[in-house]
Amino acid sequence: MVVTRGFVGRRGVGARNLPPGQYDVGDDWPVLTAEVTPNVRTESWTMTVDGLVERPVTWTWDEMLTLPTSDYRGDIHCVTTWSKFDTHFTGVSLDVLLEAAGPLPSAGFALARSTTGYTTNIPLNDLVDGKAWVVWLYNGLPLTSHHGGPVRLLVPHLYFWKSAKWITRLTLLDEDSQGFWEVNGYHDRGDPWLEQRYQGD
Ligand SMILES: Nc1nc2c(c(=O)[nH]1)N[C@H]1C(S)=C(S)[C@@H](COP(=O)(O)O)O[C@H]1N2
Ligand SMILES: [Mo]
Repeated sequence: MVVTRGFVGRRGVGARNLPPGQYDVGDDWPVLTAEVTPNVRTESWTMTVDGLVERPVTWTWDEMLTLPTSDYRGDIHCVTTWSKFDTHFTGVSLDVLLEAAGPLPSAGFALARSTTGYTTNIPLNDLVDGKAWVVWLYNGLPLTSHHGGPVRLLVPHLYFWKSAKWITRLTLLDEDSQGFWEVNGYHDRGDPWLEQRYQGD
């Protein structure tokens, strides 16, 4: 009998949680980047939450580092079908950033924007209650530029294209406004457990 990690993991027999149509990529961490990897300097990087908020807020790198940090330990799922188990990211919960800006009642959606111009849309409900972060450490070390360093968005319960690398802005909106991949046919929400890969899924 061949026993693979997939059947006897530390979660117990048969317990690896793989969304439908996904496979375990193992220790690899593929890089998926549509644009040229930018060299984002922490000295000039800022993070802004604006749009339908009581007060738009911008944090510099130094200001971001003074916020209370929290960790994500768990899995990530790319729509190209790889999933990576047991990742460990550190950053600040989006709850902290959103609380500072004060979303207006009319805000139901968000558009994340990278320094490169990459965008992705996410329902606001998917960014609150401890489900999303902006992160700068992976396994305790600075996030490399290829993986979105110095700072990327992390929304691990949705397909990983929602986790914009080199994030610099989150704009709250009253209507959903499609980002880069969504305009090109990918799903507006992207729940891997519901296999929401493409528009209409
Ligand atoms: N700015 C930016 N963010 C991005 C992407 C991108 O091309 N540009 N690709 C997305 C996709 S499709 C995935 S799967 C993940 C890949 O992150 P990684 O390269 O760190 O694995 O980043 C997402 N965020
Ligand atoms: Mo992806």
